[in-house]
Amino acid sequence: MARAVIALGSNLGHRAEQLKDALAALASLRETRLVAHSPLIETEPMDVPEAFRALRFLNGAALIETALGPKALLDELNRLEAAAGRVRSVRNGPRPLDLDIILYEGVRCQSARLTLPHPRAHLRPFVLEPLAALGISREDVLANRLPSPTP
Ligand code: PH2
Ligand code: MG
Ligand code: MG
Repeated sequence: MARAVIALGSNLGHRAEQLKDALAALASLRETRLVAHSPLIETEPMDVPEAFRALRFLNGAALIETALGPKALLDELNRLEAAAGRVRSVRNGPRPLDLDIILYEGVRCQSARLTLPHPRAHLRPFVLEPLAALGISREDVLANRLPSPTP
């Protein structure tokens, strides 16, 4: 089993409900355990097109333990996003659910589909604040490490 950190975000529809459903869905993913999650917080939109700046985001983070590899995990996250009604059109456009892998313990990779650790997470308060609630710092993200579990 590997530990991984997932960032959750929503700025469309019933945000809190969609994020809570996503946490429940993460908890019941095959070969996966939800270890902890942060509170859900309202955040300032960052890098979103002007037309959508009035839409407020709700963000959170989850720490999971999983036997799924990074690509299989990403497939599952994309499936959950689609099930929540996400349609990809405009870059950083409105979305009922965004699930990003921020860090997957022991894995660094770079491809068109997946870069780990997440290349922009350390610059984004809407990711770092929920991570801080899980005891994970920006330095942890940059160093691709997770604090050891508390006994
Ligand atoms: N996600 C983005 C771009 N900007 N801003 C906030 N506050 N929260 C997000 O989840 C977010 C964003 C791209 O995924
Ligand atoms: Mg994102
Ligand atoms: Mg995403």
